[in-house]
Amino acid sequence: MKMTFRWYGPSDPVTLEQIRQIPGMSGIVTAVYDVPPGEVWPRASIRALVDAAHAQGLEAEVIESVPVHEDIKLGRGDCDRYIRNYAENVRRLGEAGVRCICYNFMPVFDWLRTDLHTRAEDGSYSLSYQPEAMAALDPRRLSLPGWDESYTPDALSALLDAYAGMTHERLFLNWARFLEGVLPACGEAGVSLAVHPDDPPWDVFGLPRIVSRRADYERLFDAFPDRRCGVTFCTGSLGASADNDLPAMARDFAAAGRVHFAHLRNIERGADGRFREVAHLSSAGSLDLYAIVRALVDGGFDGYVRPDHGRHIWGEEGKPGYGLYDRALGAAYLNGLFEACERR
Ligand code: DNO
Repeated sequence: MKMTFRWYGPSDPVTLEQIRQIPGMSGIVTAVYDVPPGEVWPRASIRALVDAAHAQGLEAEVIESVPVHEDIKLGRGDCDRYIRNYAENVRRLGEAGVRCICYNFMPVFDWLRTDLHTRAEDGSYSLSYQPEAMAALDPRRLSLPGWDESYTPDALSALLDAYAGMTHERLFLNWARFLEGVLPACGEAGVSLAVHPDDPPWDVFGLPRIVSRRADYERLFDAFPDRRCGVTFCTGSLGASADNDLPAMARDFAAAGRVHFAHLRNIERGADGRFREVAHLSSAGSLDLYAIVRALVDGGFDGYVRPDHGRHIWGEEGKPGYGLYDRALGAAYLNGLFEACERR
Protein backbone atom coordinates (compact mmCIF):
# COMPACT_ATOMS: atom_id res chain seq x y z
CA MET A 1 0.00 0.00 0.00
CA LYS A 2 0.95 3.61 -0.35
CA MET A 3 0.08 5.98 2.49
CA THR A 4 -1.21 9.36 1.30
CA PHE A 5 -2.66 12.54 2.79
CA ARG A 6 -5.37 14.80 1.45
CA TRP A 7 -4.18 18.29 0.57
CA TYR A 8 -6.57 21.06 -0.50
CA GLY A 9 -4.01 22.94 -2.55
CA PRO A 10 -1.98 26.07 -1.85
CA SER A 11 -4.75 27.61 0.30
CA ASP A 12 -4.81 24.60 2.66
CA PRO A 13 -3.55 25.64 6.12
CA VAL A 14 -1.82 22.25 6.24
CA THR A 15 1.34 22.61 4.17
CA LEU A 16 3.22 20.15 2.00
CA GLU A 17 6.25 20.77 4.21
CA GLN A 18 4.26 19.46 7.17
CA ILE A 19 2.83 16.52 5.26
CA ARG A 20 6.24 15.29 4.13
CA GLN A 21 7.36 15.05 7.75
CA ILE A 22 4.66 12.51 8.64
CA PRO A 23 6.43 9.14 8.68
CA GLY A 24 5.74 6.92 5.71
CA MET A 25 3.95 9.48 3.52
CA SER A 26 4.31 8.57 -0.15
CA GLY A 27 2.21 11.34 -1.60
CA ILE A 28 -0.77 13.63 -1.57
CA VAL A 29 -4.37 13.33 -2.65
CA THR A 30 -5.56 16.55 -4.21
CA ALA A 31 -7.63 18.22 -6.95
CA VAL A 32 -7.94 21.30 -9.10
CA TYR A 33 -10.46 23.35 -7.15
CA ASP A 34 -11.07 26.39 -9.33
CA VAL A 35 -12.73 24.77 -12.34
CA PRO A 36 -16.53 24.31 -12.23
CA PRO A 37 -17.82 20.70 -12.17
CA GLY A 38 -18.14 19.31 -15.69
CA GLU A 39 -15.39 21.37 -17.31
CA VAL A 40 -11.96 20.27 -18.46
CA TRP A 41 -9.02 20.96 -16.12
CA PRO A 42 -6.24 23.03 -17.67
CA ARG A 43 -3.03 21.05 -18.11
CA ALA A 44 -1.10 23.87 -16.44
CA SER A 45 -3.23 23.58 -13.26
CA ILE A 46 -2.67 19.83 -13.11
CA ARG A 47 1.06 20.33 -13.69
CA ALA A 48 1.28 22.94 -10.93
CA LEU A 49 -0.18 20.48 -8.38
CA VAL A 50 2.10 17.66 -9.44
CA ASP A 51 5.17 19.91 -9.45
CA ALA A 52 4.35 21.30 -6.01
CA ALA A 53 4.16 17.75 -4.62
CA HIS A 54 7.34 16.61 -6.34
CA ALA A 55 9.21 19.65 -5.05
CA GLN A 56 8.55 18.25 -1.54
CA GLY A 57 9.51 14.70 -2.42
CA LEU A 58 5.85 13.64 -2.51
CA GLU A 59 3.92 11.85 -5.26
CA ALA A 60 0.62 13.07 -6.70
CA GLU A 61 -0.93 9.87 -7.99
CA VAL A 62 -4.44 10.20 -6.54
CA ILE A 63 -7.07 12.79 -7.36
CA GLU A 64 -10.05 13.32 -5.07
CA SER A 65 -12.29 14.24 -6.70
CA VAL A 66 -13.06 14.90 -10.29
CA PRO A 67 -16.68 15.85 -9.60
CA VAL A 68 -19.45 14.35 -11.71
CA HIS A 69 -21.76 17.02 -13.13
CA GLU A 70 -25.37 16.78 -11.92
CA ASP A 71 -26.57 16.53 -15.56
CA ILE A 72 -24.71 13.21 -15.79
CA LYS A 73 -26.45 11.90 -12.65
CA LEU A 74 -29.76 13.19 -13.99
CA GLY A 75 -29.08 11.88 -17.51
CA ARG A 76 -30.26 15.15 -18.98
CA GLY A 77 -29.19 18.15 -21.02
CA ASP A 78 -25.52 18.29 -21.77
CA CYS A 79 -24.72 15.00 -20.13
CA ASP A 80 -22.85 13.52 -23.10
CA ARG A 81 -20.63 16.57 -23.38
CA TYR A 82 -19.90 16.37 -19.66
CA ILE A 83 -19.03 12.69 -19.99
CA ARG A 84 -16.62 13.51 -22.84
CA ASN A 85 -15.08 16.24 -20.69
CA TYR A 86 -14.66 13.75 -17.85
CA ALA A 87 -12.88 11.33 -20.18
CA GLU A 88 -10.61 14.17 -21.28
CA ASN A 89 -9.78 14.89 -17.63
CA VAL A 90 -8.92 11.22 -17.16
CA ARG A 91 -6.50 11.37 -20.13
CA ARG A 92 -4.89 14.61 -18.96
CA LEU A 93 -4.47 13.30 -15.42
CA GLY A 94 -3.01 10.05 -16.71
CA GLU A 95 -0.45 12.00 -18.75
CA ALA A 96 0.56 13.82 -15.57
CA GLY A 97 1.17 10.55 -13.72
CA VAL A 98 -2.12 10.22 -11.84
CA ARG A 99 -3.09 6.56 -11.34
CA CYS A 100 -6.35 6.79 -9.37
CA ILE A 101 -9.37 9.09 -9.48
CA CYS A 102 -11.88 9.14 -6.63
CA TYR A 103 -15.40 10.36 -7.40
CA ASN A 104 -18.89 9.89 -6.04
CA PHE A 105 -22.33 9.49 -7.55
CA MET A 106 -24.46 11.05 -4.80
CA PRO A 107 -27.23 13.31 -6.09
CA VAL A 108 -26.79 16.98 -5.09
CA PHE A 109 -25.19 16.49 -1.68
CA ASP A 110 -21.82 14.97 -0.89
CA TRP A 111 -21.15 13.88 2.70
CA LEU A 112 -23.61 15.18 5.26
CA ARG A 113 -23.31 15.83 8.97
CA THR A 114 -25.60 17.75 11.26
CA ASP A 115 -22.86 19.11 13.53
CA LEU A 116 -19.28 19.95 12.68
CA HIS A 117 -18.11 20.78 16.21
CA THR A 118 -19.31 18.08 18.55
CA ARG A 119 -17.26 18.30 21.75
CA ALA A 120 -16.04 15.04 23.26
CA GLU A 121 -15.29 14.52 26.94
CA ASP A 122 -11.55 14.90 26.34
CA GLY A 123 -12.11 18.38 24.85
CA SER A 124 -11.55 17.37 21.22
CA TYR A 125 -14.06 18.23 18.50
CA SER A 126 -15.40 16.14 15.67
CA LEU A 127 -18.24 15.79 13.19
CA SER A 128 -21.47 14.05 14.03
CA TYR A 129 -24.85 13.09 12.61
CA GLN A 130 -28.13 13.13 14.49
CA PRO A 131 -31.26 11.93 12.71
CA GLU A 132 -33.55 14.34 14.56
CA ALA A 133 -31.38 17.31 13.51
CA MET A 134 -31.40 15.95 9.97
CA ALA A 135 -35.20 15.77 9.97
CA ALA A 136 -35.34 19.44 10.95
CA LEU A 137 -33.14 20.58 8.03
CA ASP A 138 -34.62 22.12 4.92
CA PRO A 139 -32.53 20.83 2.01
CA ARG A 140 -33.45 23.91 -0.04
CA ARG A 141 -31.76 26.17 2.47
CA LEU A 142 -28.94 23.94 3.45
CA SER A 143 -25.52 25.39 3.87
CA LEU A 144 -23.10 22.86 5.27
CA PRO A 145 -19.58 22.26 4.08
CA GLY A 146 -18.89 18.95 2.38
CA TRP A 147 -20.66 19.63 -0.86
CA ASP A 148 -20.68 22.23 -3.59
CA GLU A 149 -21.40 25.44 -1.71
CA SER A 150 -21.54 27.49 -4.87
CA TYR A 151 -25.27 26.88 -5.40
CA THR A 152 -27.57 29.83 -4.88
CA PRO A 153 -30.79 28.91 -3.02
CA ASP A 154 -32.69 29.20 -6.34
CA ALA A 155 -30.26 26.95 -8.20
CA LEU A 156 -30.40 24.43 -5.38
CA SER A 157 -34.21 24.43 -5.45
CA ALA A 158 -34.28 23.96 -9.21
CA LEU A 159 -31.82 21.10 -8.94
CA LEU A 160 -33.88 19.37 -6.26
CA ASP A 161 -36.96 19.77 -8.46
CA ALA A 162 -35.07 18.15 -11.33
CA TYR A 163 -34.55 15.07 -9.15
CA ALA A 164 -38.27 14.72 -8.39
CA GLY A 165 -39.24 11.16 -9.28
CA MET A 166 -35.62 9.99 -9.68
CA THR A 167 -35.43 6.30 -8.80
CA HIS A 168 -32.53 4.09 -7.71
CA GLU A 169 -32.86 2.23 -10.99
CA ARG A 170 -32.65 5.30 -13.22
CA LEU A 171 -29.75 6.64 -11.23
CA PHE A 172 -27.92 3.35 -11.73
CA LEU A 173 -28.54 3.49 -15.49
CA ASN A 174 -27.14 7.03 -15.58
CA TRP A 175 -24.10 5.82 -13.64
CA ALA A 176 -23.65 2.98 -16.14
CA ARG A 177 -23.83 5.44 -19.05
CA PHE A 178 -21.15 7.54 -17.37
CA LEU A 179 -18.90 4.53 -16.82
CA GLU A 180 -19.32 3.31 -20.41
CA GLY A 181 -18.21 6.74 -21.58
CA VAL A 182 -15.24 7.07 -19.25
CA LEU A 183 -13.75 3.59 -18.77
CA PRO A 184 -12.16 3.42 -22.25
CA ALA A 185 -10.18 6.57 -21.42
CA CYS A 186 -9.12 4.99 -18.12
CA GLY A 187 -7.70 2.01 -20.01
CA GLU A 188 -5.76 4.26 -22.40
CA ALA A 189 -4.49 6.51 -19.63
CA GLY A 190 -3.62 3.82 -17.07
CA VAL A 191 -5.98 5.36 -14.52
CA SER A 192 -8.35 3.55 -12.15
CA LEU A 193 -11.70 4.95 -11.06
CA ALA A 194 -12.62 4.59 -7.41
CA VAL A 195 -16.20 5.40 -6.49
CA HIS A 196 -16.64 6.78 -2.99
CA PRO A 197 -19.57 5.34 -1.04
CA ASP A 198 -22.57 7.37 -0.06
CA ASP A 199 -22.00 9.14 3.22
CA PRO A 200 -24.07 8.35 5.17
CA PRO A 201 -25.00 5.15 3.30
CA TRP A 202 -28.73 5.71 2.93
CA ASP A 203 -31.11 7.98 1.00
CA VAL A 204 -31.22 11.57 2.24
CA PHE A 205 -33.96 14.16 1.71
CA GLY A 206 -35.80 11.69 -0.53
CA LEU A 207 -32.85 11.53 -2.96
CA PRO A 208 -31.86 8.01 -3.98
CA ARG A 209 -28.37 6.76 -3.18
CA ILE A 210 -26.90 3.70 -4.85
CA VAL A 211 -23.40 3.11 -3.43
CA SER A 212 -24.34 2.13 0.11
CA ARG A 213 -24.55 -1.63 0.49
CA ARG A 214 -22.77 -4.81 -0.59
CA ALA A 215 -25.52 -5.51 -3.14
CA ASP A 216 -24.84 -2.13 -4.79
CA TYR A 217 -21.21 -3.12 -5.30
CA GLU A 218 -22.07 -6.56 -6.56
CA ARG A 219 -24.34 -5.05 -9.17
CA LEU A 220 -21.57 -2.67 -10.26
CA PHE A 221 -18.95 -5.41 -10.52
CA ASP A 222 -21.30 -7.68 -12.47
CA ALA A 223 -22.15 -4.92 -14.92
CA PHE A 224 -18.51 -3.79 -15.35
CA PRO A 225 -15.95 -6.61 -15.26
CA ASP A 226 -13.14 -4.11 -15.93
CA ARG A 227 -11.13 -3.83 -12.69
CA ARG A 228 -10.41 -0.19 -13.40
CA CYS A 229 -14.04 0.27 -12.44
CA GLY A 230 -13.25 0.18 -8.75
CA VAL A 231 -13.97 1.62 -5.36
CA THR A 232 -12.74 3.87 -2.61
CA PHE A 233 -13.30 1.73 0.47
CA CYS A 234 -14.36 4.35 3.00
CA THR A 235 -14.82 2.76 6.42
CA GLY A 236 -16.45 5.76 8.06
CA SER A 237 -19.08 6.06 5.34
CA LEU A 238 -19.96 2.39 4.94
CA GLY A 239 -19.60 1.78 8.67
CA ALA A 240 -22.37 4.21 9.58
CA SER A 241 -24.72 1.35 8.72
CA ALA A 242 -24.40 -1.62 11.07
CA ASP A 243 -25.71 -3.80 8.23
CA ASN A 244 -22.42 -3.45 6.36
CA ASP A 245 -19.93 -6.13 7.37
CA LEU A 246 -16.79 -4.12 6.69
CA PRO A 247 -14.09 -6.81 7.06
CA ALA A 248 -16.03 -9.17 4.78
CA MET A 249 -16.63 -6.44 2.19
CA ALA A 250 -13.00 -5.28 2.38
CA ARG A 251 -11.66 -8.79 1.85
CA ASP A 252 -14.03 -9.67 -0.99
CA PHE A 253 -13.71 -6.37 -2.88
CA ALA A 254 -9.91 -6.41 -2.52
CA ALA A 255 -9.74 -10.03 -3.67
CA ALA A 256 -11.77 -9.02 -6.73
CA GLY A 257 -9.09 -6.40 -7.48
CA ARG A 258 -11.56 -3.54 -7.07
CA VAL A 259 -10.18 -1.57 -4.12
CA HIS A 260 -7.87 1.11 -5.49
CA PHE A 261 -8.09 3.51 -2.58
CA ALA A 262 -9.01 3.19 1.10
CA HIS A 263 -10.23 5.95 3.41
CA LEU A 264 -9.66 4.65 6.92
CA ARG A 265 -11.27 6.17 10.00
CA ASN A 266 -13.48 5.23 12.90
CA ILE A 267 -16.90 6.31 14.13
CA GLU A 268 -19.00 5.60 17.17
CA ARG A 269 -22.42 4.41 16.11
CA GLY A 270 -25.48 5.05 18.24
CA ALA A 271 -29.11 4.09 17.77
CA ASP A 272 -31.25 5.12 14.78
CA GLY A 273 -28.40 6.03 12.46
CA ARG A 274 -26.70 8.53 14.76
CA PHE A 275 -22.92 8.56 14.75
CA ARG A 276 -19.96 10.61 15.82
CA GLU A 277 -16.46 10.62 14.38
CA VAL A 278 -13.74 9.47 16.78
CA ALA A 279 -9.99 8.79 16.79
CA HIS A 280 -8.76 6.15 14.33
CA LEU A 281 -8.03 3.38 16.85
CA SER A 282 -10.35 0.37 17.00
CA SER A 283 -10.75 0.92 20.74
CA ALA A 284 -12.05 4.46 20.14
CA GLY A 285 -15.20 3.52 18.24
CA SER A 286 -17.49 0.94 16.69
CA LEU A 287 -15.27 -0.17 13.81
CA ASP A 288 -12.55 -2.78 14.10
CA LEU A 289 -9.81 -1.11 12.08
CA TYR A 290 -7.45 -4.00 12.73
CA ALA A 291 -9.92 -6.50 11.24
CA ILE A 292 -10.51 -4.21 8.26
CA VAL A 293 -6.81 -3.72 7.50
CA ARG A 294 -6.22 -7.43 8.02
CA ALA A 295 -9.02 -8.17 5.52
CA LEU A 296 -7.66 -5.71 2.95
CA VAL A 297 -4.20 -7.24 3.21
CA ASP A 298 -5.56 -10.80 3.08
CA GLY A 299 -7.54 -9.82 -0.03
CA GLY A 300 -4.30 -8.73 -1.69
CA PHE A 301 -4.98 -4.99 -1.48
CA ASP A 302 -2.14 -2.95 -2.98
CA GLY A 303 -3.66 0.48 -3.47
CA TYR A 304 -3.57 3.90 -1.88
CA VAL A 305 -4.60 4.57 1.70
CA ARG A 306 -5.28 7.77 3.51
CA PRO A 307 -6.21 8.54 7.08
CA ASP A 308 -9.66 10.04 6.78
CA HIS A 309 -11.35 12.70 8.88
CA GLY A 310 -9.50 13.51 12.05
CA ARG A 311 -10.78 15.20 15.17
CA HIS A 312 -9.68 18.71 16.04
CA ILE A 313 -7.23 18.37 18.91
CA TRP A 314 -4.53 20.43 20.64
CA GLY A 315 -6.42 23.64 19.87
CA GLU A 316 -6.13 23.24 16.12
CA GLU A 317 -8.84 24.89 14.05
CA GLY A 318 -9.51 24.65 10.36
CA LYS A 319 -11.39 22.64 7.79
CA PRO A 320 -13.74 20.23 9.60
CA GLY A 321 -12.22 16.76 9.53
CA TYR A 322 -9.06 17.89 7.79
CA GLY A 323 -6.70 19.28 10.39
CA LEU A 324 -3.10 18.12 10.57
CA TYR A 325 -2.66 16.60 14.02
CA ASP A 326 -5.27 13.90 14.34
CA ARG A 327 -4.92 12.79 10.74
CA ALA A 328 -1.16 12.48 11.29
CA LEU A 329 -1.81 10.37 14.40
CA GLY A 330 -4.20 8.30 12.29
CA ALA A 331 -1.54 7.78 9.61
CA ALA A 332 0.98 6.63 12.22
CA TYR A 333 -1.53 4.14 13.65
CA LEU A 334 -2.52 2.85 10.21
CA ASN A 335 1.13 2.45 9.21
CA GLY A 336 1.54 0.26 12.27
CA LEU A 337 -1.48 -1.86 11.41
CA PHE A 338 -0.31 -2.36 7.84
CA GLU A 339 3.24 -3.19 8.89
CA ALA A 340 1.95 -5.80 11.32
CA CYS A 341 -0.50 -7.28 8.81
CA GLU A 342 1.81 -7.23 5.80
CA ARG A 343 4.80 -8.80 7.54
CA ARG A 344 4.41 -12.52 7.67
C1 DNO B 1 -15.26 13.74 2.75
C2 DNO B 1 -14.83 13.00 1.55
C3 DNO B 1 -15.82 13.11 0.42
C4 DNO B 1 -15.20 12.57 -0.84
C5 DNO B 1 -16.10 12.60 -2.03
C6 DNO B 1 -15.47 11.84 -3.17
O1 DNO B 1 -14.48 14.00 3.59
O2 DNO B 1 -14.57 11.68 1.85
O3 DNO B 1 -16.17 14.44 0.25
O4 DNO B 1 -14.07 13.33 -1.16
O5 DNO B 1 -17.33 12.06 -1.74
O6 DNO B 1 -16.05 12.26 -4.36
